[in-house]
Amino acid sequence: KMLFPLTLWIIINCLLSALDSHCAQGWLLYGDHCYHFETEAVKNWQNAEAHCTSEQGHLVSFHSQEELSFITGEELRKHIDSPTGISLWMGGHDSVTEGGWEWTDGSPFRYIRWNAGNPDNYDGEDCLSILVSNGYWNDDKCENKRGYICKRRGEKSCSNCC
Ligand SMILES: [Ca+2]
Ligand SMILES: [Ca+2]
Repeated sequence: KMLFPLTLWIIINCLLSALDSHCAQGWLLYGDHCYHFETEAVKNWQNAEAHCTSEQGHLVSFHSQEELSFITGEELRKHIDSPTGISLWMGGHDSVTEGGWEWTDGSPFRYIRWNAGNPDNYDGEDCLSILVSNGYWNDDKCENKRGYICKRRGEKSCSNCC
């Protein structure tokens, strides 16, 4: 008779852990998503997005101050002296309509954090990068080769818990 509550407890715990998101090694968990910083190799914006897609994600999108603060606080500053330079690619672009910014992951482009004087579309800048030093954003030349941040959904599975 004592077995029943124990079994129930195991099942409930199992279901609860299945609801938690997990990230593969090298990816950082925040909320339901995993983030990966590529700061060793550089790519132009399009090839950076293609690489994130091959990892079942997209270049990063940000939707709140909290999400951005987590990234800038936890990880961004570690890469200030990284070989890939002063900024990293994100998933924003206005290459379809000038000034009509969108995210490659299809999420709504609402939260913004432009660096002073930007976006300026200087010499036709249509791709979004984040300054490693302060977390502010710049519209940037898509052909520039930079490091980048990928984002993808965390895995929800019971493989670790049941
Ligand atoms: Ca532009
Ligand atoms: Ca700019």
